[in-house]
Amino acid sequence: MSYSVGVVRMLQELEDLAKKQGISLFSVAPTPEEERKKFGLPFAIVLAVRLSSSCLERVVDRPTKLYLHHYKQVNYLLDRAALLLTNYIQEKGKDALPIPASQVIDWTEMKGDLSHKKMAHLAGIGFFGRQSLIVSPQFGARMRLVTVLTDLELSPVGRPIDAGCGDCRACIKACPAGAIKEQAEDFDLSACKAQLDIFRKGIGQHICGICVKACRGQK
Ligand code: B12
Ligand code: SF4
Ligand code: SF4
Repeated sequence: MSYSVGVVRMLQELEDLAKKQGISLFSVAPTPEEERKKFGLPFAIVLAVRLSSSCLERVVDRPTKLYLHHYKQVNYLLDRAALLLTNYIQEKGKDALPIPASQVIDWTEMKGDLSHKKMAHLAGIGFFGRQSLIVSPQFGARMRLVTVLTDLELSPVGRPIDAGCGDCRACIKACPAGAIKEQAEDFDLSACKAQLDIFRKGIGQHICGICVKACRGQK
């Protein structure tokens, strides 16, 4: 397949801009039908920022204050990079919409405006691991995600990667709620949520970090 030089160059400029801001992984995907209907924007840029391994190693049986701070800072970095890309695209005369890294729109349904995991999977950032997080070859689940939707033409787009957990079951063993099963589809969200409700009483936020820590990548 051939791509216009201008379109490829624009993609490279966006990736360079993102990487200069501290973004670890950059990829794009065509916006799937459902999200396209909702937002009217045909392309999605997905960004990932790796987490500090040293910070995660200090998470043993519950989230630490250090992890809480790190989690917030990574969200700020993702949101800031998404905003910079948005403005860059707008200056080119196109539309762009940054979806917050970690905003819950509906607490009953536990949903954000858009699933970053779904977009990251489509963009080829990683696969759905047993703990239902996106696992990248580079960082495992030790990363956080953000998405920018746009009508700027972007190509070449990424595609889902052909990889999986293999023989690893580290997160199943580590999860204090017993929420993680053999298949990602069988993940017990209510058990996880109940555990996070407990952690929230201690730390003030629905975070955990245990299955994130368990899932290390190559780096
Ligand atoms: C609300 C929320 C939660 C809720 C529950 C959300 C839920 N319903 O699953 C609670 C508070 C429990 C939670 C917990 C955690 N969360 Co959370 N959460 C979110 C948030 C803000 C919205 C998620 C959402 O809209 N869910 C609604 C449903 C519809 O979407 P979904 O679960 O993403 O999945 C759909 C698609 O993926 C689709 N699908 C498409 N293809 C495929 C293929 C396969 C194989 C499967 C299984 C599914 C699938 O199926 C699902 C249903 O439609 C997102 C940020 C965001 N906007 O995406 C972060 C996010 C998902 N959370 C994240 C993390 C890391 C966590 C925690 C580890 C907490 C922490 N930081 O310590 C735990 C992990 C729990 C776990 N093992 O999954 C990260 C995941 C990063 C990653 N590497 O994948 C996100 C993306 C935040 C971020 N900016 O990085 N979270
Ligand atoms: S976030 Fe914690 S409780 Fe939820 S699946 Fe991961 S390890 Fe289990
Ligand atoms: S820790 Fe192992 S089993 Fe769990 S999601 Fe990561 S690779 Fe898969």
